Amino acid sequence: MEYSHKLIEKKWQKFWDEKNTFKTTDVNEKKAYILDMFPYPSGAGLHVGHPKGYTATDVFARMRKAQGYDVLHPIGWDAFGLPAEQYALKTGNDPREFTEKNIIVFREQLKKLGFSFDYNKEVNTSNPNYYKITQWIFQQLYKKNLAEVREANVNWCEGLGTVLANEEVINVDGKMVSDIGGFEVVKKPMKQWVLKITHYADRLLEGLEGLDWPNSVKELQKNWIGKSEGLIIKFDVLDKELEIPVFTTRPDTIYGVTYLVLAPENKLVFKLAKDEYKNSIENYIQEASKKTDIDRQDDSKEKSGLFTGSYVLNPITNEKIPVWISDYVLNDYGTGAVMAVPAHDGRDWKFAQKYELPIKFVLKSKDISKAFVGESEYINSELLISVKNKSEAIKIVADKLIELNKAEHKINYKLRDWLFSRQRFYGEPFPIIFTSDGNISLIDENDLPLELPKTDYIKPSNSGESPLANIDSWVNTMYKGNKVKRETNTMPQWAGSCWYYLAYILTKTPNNLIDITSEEAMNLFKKWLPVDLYIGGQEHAVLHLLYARFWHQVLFDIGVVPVPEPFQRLINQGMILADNGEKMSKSKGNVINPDEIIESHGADTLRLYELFMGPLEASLPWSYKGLDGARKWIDRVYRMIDNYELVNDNNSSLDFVFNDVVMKVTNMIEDCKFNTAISQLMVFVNAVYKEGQKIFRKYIEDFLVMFSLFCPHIAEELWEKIGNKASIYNAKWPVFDKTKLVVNVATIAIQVNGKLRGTIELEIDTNPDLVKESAKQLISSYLEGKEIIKEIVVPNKIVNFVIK
Ligand code: ANZ
Repeated sequence: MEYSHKLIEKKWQKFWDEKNTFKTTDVNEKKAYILDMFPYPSGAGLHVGHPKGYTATDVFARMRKAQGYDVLHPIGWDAFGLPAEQYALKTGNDPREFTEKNIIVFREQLKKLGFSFDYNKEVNTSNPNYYKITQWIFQQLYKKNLAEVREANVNWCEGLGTVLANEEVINVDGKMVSDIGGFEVVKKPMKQWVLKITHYADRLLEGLEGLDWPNSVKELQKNWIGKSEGLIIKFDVLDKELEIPVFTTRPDTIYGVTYLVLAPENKLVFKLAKDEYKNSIENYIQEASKKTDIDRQDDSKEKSGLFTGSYVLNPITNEKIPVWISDYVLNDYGTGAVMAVPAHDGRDWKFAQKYELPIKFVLKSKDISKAFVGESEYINSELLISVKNKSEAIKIVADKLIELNKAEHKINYKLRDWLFSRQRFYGEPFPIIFTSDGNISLIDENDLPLELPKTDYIKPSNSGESPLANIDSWVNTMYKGNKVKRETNTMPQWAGSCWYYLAYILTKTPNNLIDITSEEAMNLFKKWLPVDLYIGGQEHAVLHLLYARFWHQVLFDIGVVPVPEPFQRLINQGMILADNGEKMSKSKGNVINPDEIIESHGADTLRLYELFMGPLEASLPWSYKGLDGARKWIDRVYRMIDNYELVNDNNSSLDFVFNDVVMKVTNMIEDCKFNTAISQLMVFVNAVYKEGQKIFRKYIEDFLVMFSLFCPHIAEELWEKIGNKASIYNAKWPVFDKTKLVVNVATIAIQVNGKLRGTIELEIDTNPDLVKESAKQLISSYLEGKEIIKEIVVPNKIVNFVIK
């Protein structure tokens, strides 16, 4: 008989809601903080990709609960965002209403999936109670001199009227365009708030050591931080009182420098360029501003550049070297200038070839038709005669240059300071004021939050400022008796998501947060931090996790949180692809709406299917066949409970399989190997079906507890059906009995010339040689003095000795 998922799922969702079943408890010694990357409540509603990660954390959280932990498993809304802003600009309506509506839809959808979220702890980053603390944290960063206004080269998007973060910019045919809308993006110097994340570069690297994260993510973070130890070498400009510093990790190649090359935007360029070159240099800079950094640095791309007309002297050889500009050098890395060694660097090689600049090998190479980037013997290098080792050579040249006062050691990071301004209405206002003399001061803590104005006039400012610039009464105001001006930029969406895992801890009823600096807050942080398991998409492997770790480390330094790292264990879930393996996207029309699946197959089926598809980390195609299969198995479980009689006496026939399954399921969930854990539950159900009519009650109950992690609605229903009153959510996790796990044995017949001479019990699949040996021992009397001419083993059944 099939069960009605519609009736059952509604019934239990109502029950959980009314009974507040998933309310966070604080009664146990052990705690588990199980976190999802919270969603942006877009107008499109939930996507089938969301439930995959959310079910994974839900299964884990439910197991922890059953194991006697206090569990924190919250959800909230990353609610500021560009779609709401664009909706407001298009319709003139308040983005808050739009966001509120979307949240209602999202919440309903999540509830329909039966997640054990504690909705009392819901937070919304765009709620003033929430962003009050976002603003407070910003103020702490400012006080620690980690926030400042700086002229910085930003990705300016005229079409959207805003600065975009690097990850919001995509590369189309080598040109930068906005990810949303495809508008042109150019690099432009602008005054921006900047957070000095680079001051934490080393801490962010070191902190990775102790974290239980995938190596791939740690590598991504390390590469993003990009620590590089090298030297700054100063080259004197010929006939000018000027020197050009270059950053290099290869001072050992100094004898091979045949030209210097500066980023076109380097401030020194106009001091070096002869007047007649200045126009073409201006044009060149314009063109370079449209390219992405990745494109500029791409080895395979054709190089371009211009001669400045100036020369420098090599500080070791005193050779005269021409100075060029080229966009393959980035202005904001190192010193924005490079000593080019075309013989030993691929990009320099290409450039030198194109502009017929000299190429001088300083390391022996068999093939001089391309750059040699390996290690070998140094040649043409006076200081390095007979030196073979690269690090030794680097040290010799570095010491010499430092002695000549022409160099200093330098550690560089690829990591840049974090551009923290967006020209948007719908973000956190900066909690500062500009006084009439242009100075910045912080708004009093007691005056936080600084709220966004209520307005029905949200229009582009046409000045490159945010729509807030139009609202004169908000921008130009009085503060403490003085005329002041507010910042019209707002914070990026990353700000709210930097600390939301702390916000849940501070929240007892939705959006009511206690003071983050209170003693109560500290006690709660001590209880719950760090997050024990964090699951989310790979797309956040770098920025969100780096930004959140940065804020957390600052909060740790000022004594607000008691642990140095926020997320102890991290897993990236894979994507759910369309059935043909393509990415699901609105434009391709291949998006699957979870609501429809819940309607047709039930939430339990969707949950089970998404975790059974394959390993959590893998990206796998959607399959309706697989979905149907999941549903059929749930029906089989339902029939099992319906058909069999539960008895209180254990006839022991299921002892091994039950205990084995409990052990494996427990370990597999611990390792987040959900698909194989489900297979184990299937093994158990098969065994029950083979067993006959009477089944030991305890085994079925314990099975249901394990099953309830994946399929909570139907599990509650069956739990009730077999006579339980309380929710299965509060049932205890099964423990397995080790003594019942003696491995299965096979009874093997021992024959001599086909005649049975004895039997032996051995572990199933015992090595045939061992089988023969043990058998010989047992029936040795039959073999004594005989010659064995053949030994035949039928695995797990027979061993036959043919004798003469
Ligand atoms: C001379 C040289 C010889 C270099 C050689 C490499 C190989 P990482 O490890 O990434 O730090 N470089 C320095 N600043 C640059 C900039 N702003 N834009 C583009 N390239 C830049 O790389 C350091 C190396 O990258 C430096 O060492 C410099 O080239 C280049 F056989 O100097 B090297």
